[in-house]
Amino acid sequence: MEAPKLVKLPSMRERVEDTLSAHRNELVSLLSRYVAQGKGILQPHHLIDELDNIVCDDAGKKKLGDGPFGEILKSAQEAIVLPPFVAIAVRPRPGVWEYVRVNVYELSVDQLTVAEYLRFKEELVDGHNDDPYVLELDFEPFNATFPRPTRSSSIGNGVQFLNRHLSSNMFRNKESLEPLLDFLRAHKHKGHVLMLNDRIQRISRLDSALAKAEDHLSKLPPDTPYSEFEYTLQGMGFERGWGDTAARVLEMMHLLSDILQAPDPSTLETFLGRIPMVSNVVILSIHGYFGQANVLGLPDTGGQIVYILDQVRALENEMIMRIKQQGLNITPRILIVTRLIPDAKGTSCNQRLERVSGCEYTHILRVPFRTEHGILQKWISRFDVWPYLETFAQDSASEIAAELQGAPDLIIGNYSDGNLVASLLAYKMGVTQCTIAHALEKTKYPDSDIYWKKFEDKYHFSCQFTADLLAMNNSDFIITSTYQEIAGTKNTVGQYESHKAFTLPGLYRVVHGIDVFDPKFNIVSPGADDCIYFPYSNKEKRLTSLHDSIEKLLYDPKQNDEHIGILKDHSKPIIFSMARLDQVKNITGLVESYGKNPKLREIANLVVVAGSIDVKLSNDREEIAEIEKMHSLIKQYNLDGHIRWIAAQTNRARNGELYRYIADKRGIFVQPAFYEAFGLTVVEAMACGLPTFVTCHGGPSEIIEDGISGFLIDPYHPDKAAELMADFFQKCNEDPSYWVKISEASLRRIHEKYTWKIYSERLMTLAGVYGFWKYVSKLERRETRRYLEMFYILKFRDLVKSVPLAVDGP
Ligand code: UDP
Ligand code: LCN
Repeated sequence: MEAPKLVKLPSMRERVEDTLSAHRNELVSLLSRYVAQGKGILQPHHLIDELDNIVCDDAGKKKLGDGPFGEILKSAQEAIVLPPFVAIAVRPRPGVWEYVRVNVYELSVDQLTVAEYLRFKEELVDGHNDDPYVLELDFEPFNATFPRPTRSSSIGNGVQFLNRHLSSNMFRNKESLEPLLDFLRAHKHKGHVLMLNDRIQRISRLDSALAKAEDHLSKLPPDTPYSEFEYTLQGMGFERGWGDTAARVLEMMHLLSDILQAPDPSTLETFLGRIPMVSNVVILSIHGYFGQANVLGLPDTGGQIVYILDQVRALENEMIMRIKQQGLNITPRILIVTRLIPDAKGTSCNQRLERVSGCEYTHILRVPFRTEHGILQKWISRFDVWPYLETFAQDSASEIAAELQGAPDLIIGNYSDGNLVASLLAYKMGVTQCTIAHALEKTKYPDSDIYWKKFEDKYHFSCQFTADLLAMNNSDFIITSTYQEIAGTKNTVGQYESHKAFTLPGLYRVVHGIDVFDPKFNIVSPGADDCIYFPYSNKEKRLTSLHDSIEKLLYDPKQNDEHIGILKDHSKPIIFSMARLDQVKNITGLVESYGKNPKLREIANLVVVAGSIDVKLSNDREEIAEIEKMHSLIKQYNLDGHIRWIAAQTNRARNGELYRYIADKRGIFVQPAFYEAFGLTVVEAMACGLPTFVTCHGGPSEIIEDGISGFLIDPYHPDKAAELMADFFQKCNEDPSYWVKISEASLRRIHEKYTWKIYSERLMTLAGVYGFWKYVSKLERRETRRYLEMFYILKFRDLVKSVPLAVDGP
């Protein structure tokens, strides 16, 4: 039989050249239309839309659209037009990019490297620049030899990949197992040896000791407590940490024997996940009002806080259970380190230490922002915190050490500020670091990289994007809530992916910022607290005692700071939305699209819980603009009688019941954001069984399967979104079982994928596995860390100096 021929795929340049010879006229017409728009950036829909406008017959358009150039256009993410050139950034699949540039006057084509493409893009801002020396940030050389998967579908399964790859290397022969032995022998808690003692010095000895111990244990009743065979095992070389009963120790020993004989990645993961490695955790969440009451909905104070408070409860339970099953007598500790705000506005944010309710061993530890002028009294926006963070990290380090009487085993950073401080602490203490972004602002603000100077005064993105790069590269592992957060979808770019290559003209150029194929990425999705967010149909748990106050909130005719607007017809179902009143949340967009659609106004009422109603009660610049817009929309569309605007609600239990109350009335929840990183309200509403309509931009589109467990809407096409909601209500009027069908599918979806139990098990396992690999392999990434340190000192610190310090006072 003839061997199959290997066919070389044509390069991007070849594909454009082929099209130029096959469809010269059509392509020239198309490219000329791009160039005619003048200098600027074209978005994917501009590129595709122009296909329809070229001057040629339909067959010609079709040929061009279906041919190799059409393929390029379909996967193009942006084009830079600088007449006579058009440069296109093409993304054939998630995480993979190519760049091509056409000179439309000369009909010549170049394939560009990423640096060349970015240099070309910079001309948009700075004009042509001949300087060959522009600071380039490039992590590629450090990671070149580092294993990584190649399939886009493997992105986000880092730990599985690592286990498979590293275990096959590590278990080539018995000698290569020595690092595992060292790791088990080095294991200590506060000076007490765990797992193995000095009697076991070699792998051969470990093999025989395991056989002896297994033999001994198998003769004992399975529930024999550890203390009864502790001394026998100690004599053989084993210390505490293997389990609390004979059965559990035996199971652990079987796992290790299996690994020594025929290593298999999933056995390795189970074994490493069970080794006692994490009993002290520090979680950093710096900006906003971090408290347990009266804080939600305040500026910069939303899902991240809910996430962390739910996370620590789940994590503490998981740690207690694991420590018990490991047969140890250790008290776990979790510290949430945040900013102390002396001017706490009626919250507990001015207290140094606060126990987290529902937890025994978890506390919020607050450390103030300090400068040479003293302690900052007031809240400041998350965009302005940069000048305070280095001192905050130093002060926190001493506070943490005093609280824990030592170093933590794991440091988890949250958001750009928390992740930067986590990097500083983890580096200094040599501790495993986990990064959680919650939201990477670069994706929320289009072109905030190339035009960073325009954003600088208000947002200081130069500091934030630099901090993000430092943290994501310093971190041992990164947890994301969805796949899209890392690598987007077939057609959209992921939040982390957008840090792969970008430029901040005049500052530096990132040619390789982060690789989404890096095995440090893991998807571990959060859930919603099931004591608060449970199905509306769960009659026994329902908080009916709150219905009076909920009805007041919705229908009380009084107009005050807490609610305005009247709902004339109480029998109508409610369209509900709740979010911080940020521009990007687009609550005003929802109000406008509702106002414009008579069918929707007729069929349902609109209720929004968001921000403050009185501008005087806000000191957040974005919120103030949105408050004014809300008032003017209500007037413009004459919405009184149809809309109720309720100020931010801080009572979580009542908010939970509110979702259910709206479900009783066969309403819906809407998340209309221009971009939402994940969207906890989406999970909350769905967990209550409320059919949910979510933005197609960002995480929510992954939570909901469109048309099955909810619906996707495009905030950039608000009329269509309003139409979709109106159709839904109409369909439910005709067939009430339709509402129930969507509601049930939402509940199923949450139960299967978004729970805190699944989350905490996964997180603890990841901490163990990454901790292990960091110890035994090059995963420590020392070269990268030194490079990062230099960048921090030489670049970041200078950038920070440009952010003004806040001034206390009115
Ligand atoms: N939330 C609230 N009251 C409000 C607004 C929001 O309790 O007035 C809660 C909401 O229930 C959710 C969180 O704040 O738990 C918002 O999280 P999400 O992920 O939706 O958005 P974020 O604010 O983090 O961007
Ligand atoms: C921040 C956001 O903007 C939301 O999209 C997330 O749901 C929240 O944090 C929790 O991760």
